[in-house]
Parts: sequence; C-alpha cells; structure tokens
Amino acid sequence: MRLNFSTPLLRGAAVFALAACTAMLVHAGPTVDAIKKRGQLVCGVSQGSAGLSLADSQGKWSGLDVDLCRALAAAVLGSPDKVRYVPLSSQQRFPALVSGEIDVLSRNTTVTSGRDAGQPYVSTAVVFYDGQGFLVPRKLGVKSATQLNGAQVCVQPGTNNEQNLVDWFAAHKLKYRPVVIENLVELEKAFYAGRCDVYLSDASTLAASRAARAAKADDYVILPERVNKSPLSPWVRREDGNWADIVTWTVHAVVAAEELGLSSTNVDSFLESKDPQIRRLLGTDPGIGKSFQLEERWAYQVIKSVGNYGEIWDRNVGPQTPLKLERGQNAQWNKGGLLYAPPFQ
Ligand SMILES: N[C@@H](CCC(=O)N[C@@H](CS)C(=O)NCC(=O)O)C(=O)O
Repeated sequence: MRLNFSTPLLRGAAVFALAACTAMLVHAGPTVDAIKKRGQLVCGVSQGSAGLSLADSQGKWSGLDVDLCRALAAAVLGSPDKVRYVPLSSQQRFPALVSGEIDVLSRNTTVTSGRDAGQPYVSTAVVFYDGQGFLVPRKLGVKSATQLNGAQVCVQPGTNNEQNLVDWFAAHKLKYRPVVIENLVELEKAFYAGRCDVYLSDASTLAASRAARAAKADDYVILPERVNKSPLSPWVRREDGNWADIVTWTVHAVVAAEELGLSSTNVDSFLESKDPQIRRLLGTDPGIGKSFQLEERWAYQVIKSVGNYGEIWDRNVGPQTPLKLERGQNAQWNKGGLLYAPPFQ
C-alpha cells in the first residue's frame, strides 16, 4: 500500500512521528540526566578485590572495574574523579542496580544467558575475559582439580561460581562439601585459616586474593582447570538504552585507543590526526558524542583520564602488579587475544 501524505491527517501524523523520533534522538535518557544533575556517577563495585575494585586506608578506590567507573565519569561529566563508589556483595549487586541505588554495576560480574534474558538489567561490553578456577594450599600436593574428591570448598552465594561448583563436581562424579559464606573478607579468612581445602572463584579474584590476603602468596596454587568461561562486563538497567550504549562504547573506546596507538600521554597529539577513525573517536569530526548526548570530546576525556585498555590492564592487574597477570585472552584480536572494538563510524 502506498501512503498518500497529501491528506492533512497523514501529514499531521508524519510530522508527529518525526517529532517523536527526533525527541527520542535528542533525549539523553534518565541515567545520564540523573548523573549530570547530581554531578556525580554512582558506581557499584565489590567490597574489595585487589586489581578489580579495592579501597585503600584513605578510602581511595582503584582497580580495573574502578577505572571503568572513572572512564564513565570522564565521558559524561568530563572528570574521572566525580564518582561515588558503592561496595556491594554478590547478592546485593543486582537489586542495587534495579532499585536505582547505582547508575552502573562495575563489579567482576559474569555475562550469562540467565542474567540477560528476561531480566530488568543487561550486560554491556566485556572488559575482562576470565575463567573460574580453584585455589588450593600448595601443601595439599594437589596438581589437578580431579583430585579434589571429598574436599571442602569455600564459595560465595549469589555467584555463578556456586552453580558451576555443583555442575563441575557432578560432571566429574566427585563429592565435595560446600562452605558458603556471603562476606568476601570472612570467606577468605576462612580459607586461609584452613577451614576449606579449596576456594572457587574467577581466576582474577583468586590471583588478587592470594596476592593480598595470603601470609605467603607462594604457598597457594591456582589449579590448571577452568570450570567455566567468565566474561566480565559492566551492567546497566535494561530500560535505558542510551546509557547501555554509552557504557558499551566507553569500553570499546579504550580498546580501540590501544589498537590505534592512542594513550593517556599521547592522545593530544592525535587531535588533528588525518585518520578518519581517530578523528571520529576523538570528536575532531563531530557526530558520535552528540548522538549519545555527550560532549564531542567524550572519548578524548576517557583516554586522557584513564588511558587505553593496555594502560588500564598494566596499572591494575598486569605483570608489574601483585596480580602479575599476562594479557592472554585479554590481548587485542591482532595479537592473539579476544579484544575487538567495532569501528567508530
Ligand atoms: N564473576 C562471578 C563471581 C563474582 C563474585 O561476586 N565473586 C566474589 C568472590 S567469589 C567477589 O568478588 N566478591 C566480592 C565481594 O563480595 O565484595 C559472578 O559474576 O557471579
């Protein structure tokens, strides 16, 4: 059927539809509006996992997840310091997001189908390709998780580790006794005091824990088996698509910056670059910022304040930190890893 726009009714409808579409395009969305109004991003983080999100004795937060909060504050407010951190346990994290207590959940949270489908929240872009593993005292002499029959396993409730624990031991026809403790500090105390033989979590959390909390890190080993893939992503409320896009593309921006050779120290020298992708990323050629209802220089602010993905990695979890993690799967796609930012176009 061909519509005839010459009739006043249809012309009116077309104008109305255009106005409605335009309104949708220019509306920043409730989360960005709220952040701008309060002049601060409220970021949900963990209660304390070195390298990911941890507060020092002065209450200053640092870590890879924290840097993502800082990057978002730089994107929306032009300053990485305008963040209030809300420490959350595994069980508190999603209710805090749904209730509006936080703007974004940036807290070592694994993407799974069950957490996306039909939920009032969604994952955005993967910031860390992790995998769940087992930490054991070296003195047990265990070389493989298949030797763990009858072990007492420390695990936090409300994590997907808990489900994976059930599945993995059932699949390997092994018995175990779970020791379920909600507070991470208490759980780790229990493990290092010998109340469990095994601690099951994301390998990054295990490396952080061993480095920060064991009397002697070398007395503990992470076994070679990985129970499950654990891609970690920031999460937002499903209802706010523009905010979901901003979080997704902020992650892509730091990944793309590394691929394109931009860093916190050299980004200024790229502002007049001739490369169209760099010009669009940095807002030299306008467009992307406006579509997100941000300043055109949003990604420049992000890169200038927190750096590219490699800088974030090195600062928080890389070989020079207590976690000593190699890039592995978190290397760029053209260096044998899985990081792959879509084009800024
Ligand atoms: N990535 C897993 C595990 C995340 C998780 O909550 N891990 C625990 C350690 S087992 C943690 O980091 N807890 C920090 C806290 O409770 O503050 C998930 O999303 O369920």
